[in-house]
Amino acid sequence: MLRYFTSGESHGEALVAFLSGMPAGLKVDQAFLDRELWRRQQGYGRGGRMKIERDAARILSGVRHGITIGSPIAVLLENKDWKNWRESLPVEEGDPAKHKRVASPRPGHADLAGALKYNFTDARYVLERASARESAARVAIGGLAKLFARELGIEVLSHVVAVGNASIGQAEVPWDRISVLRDRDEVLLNCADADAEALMKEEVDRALKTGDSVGGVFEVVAHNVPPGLGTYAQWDERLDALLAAAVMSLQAVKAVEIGSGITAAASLGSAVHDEIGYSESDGFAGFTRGRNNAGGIEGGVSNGEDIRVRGYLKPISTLRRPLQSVDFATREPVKAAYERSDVCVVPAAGVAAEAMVALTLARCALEKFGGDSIGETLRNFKGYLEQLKQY
Ligand code: EPS
Repeated sequence: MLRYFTSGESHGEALVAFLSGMPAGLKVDQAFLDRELWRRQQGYGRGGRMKIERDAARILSGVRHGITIGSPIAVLLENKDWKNWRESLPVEEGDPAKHKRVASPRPGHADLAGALKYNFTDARYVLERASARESAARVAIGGLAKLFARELGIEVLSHVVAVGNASIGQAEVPWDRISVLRDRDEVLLNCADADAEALMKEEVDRALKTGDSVGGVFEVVAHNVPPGLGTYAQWDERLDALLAAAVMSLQAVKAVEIGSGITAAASLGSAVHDEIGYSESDGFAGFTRGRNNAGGIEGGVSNGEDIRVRGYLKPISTLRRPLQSVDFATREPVKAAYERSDVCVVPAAGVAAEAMVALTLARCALEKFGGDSIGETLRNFKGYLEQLKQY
């Protein structure tokens, strides 16, 4: 079973990610992993931190001579900002006078709930772990999951659907317009529509000017996924449920949609469900669809169409013009704490969500096809593809 964990504080020495259960023999492309990390750092509206960090995945274990060896993989991402925090956030006791308290919780952040839960007198330790910086570690191991998925012909990418009130609308963006975004060396808002992207930039500018923040919607698309991943047989094995949890687990995501799930709720069945046709040479087994409102999943099982998952992001909760809060120590009304932050992270969250979708698909594929080596997995996979062709 593919399992993974991350560790690390936002301003600690490093982030660490662990990935266990990857078959042996997968070629590891270091430049690809680092490019994925770079992609997560991009986007209009990021804060000053992105000028400090240049994320790189340092693999500590589980990969030798450029291939996975079936052993647990540990990846380390250095925090360059650590040198500025050594004294205020040391591992050892250090000098309490140098600690940086977060005296008043930010509404919308984990600050208050976390401080109550762990019995902290301020929110420093809470935000250090709740920060979206952690998602960099997921992108590193998500990159490995993407390399595995590629062996099966599956590609996972994202694009931005909305920032604030600026949106590309409901129409499905075809794969070839999403895949070209990956190679851009300058990322504005990672939107496939230039006009919509210009309006999105205006939304960010407005928030920047007023000391506010802005949320939005990204869509992750998994292309060329075979039918049969996930199952309706048990609630916790349904692919849509697994993807929803994976994407919802990302910082600031407050809702997840599969396909056109949200508009479907207000539509008639005839306008929603994707009619089935047949054309021998098409798809995995010849069955075709004229549209993909189901987002590639029916009954918790992939159906061979592109998988489409949207994440809805609340606006970042750290505001330069802070909302009302209460001082942890005095309980007096004060403004919420402000720390250097981003104003808009929708494109970056999309990249982190790609990692979560890739990890989820890799786990489901390994459950279905098994294999301790890539060769074994691919043999089983090809046998299944043949079965679909013969269906
Ligand atoms: C970061 C996301 C944001 C940034 C963080 C880096 O974290 P949060 O979710 O806490 O707002 O603010 O950088 C900092 C904490 C900082 O010092 O600027 C990321 O995605 O890497």
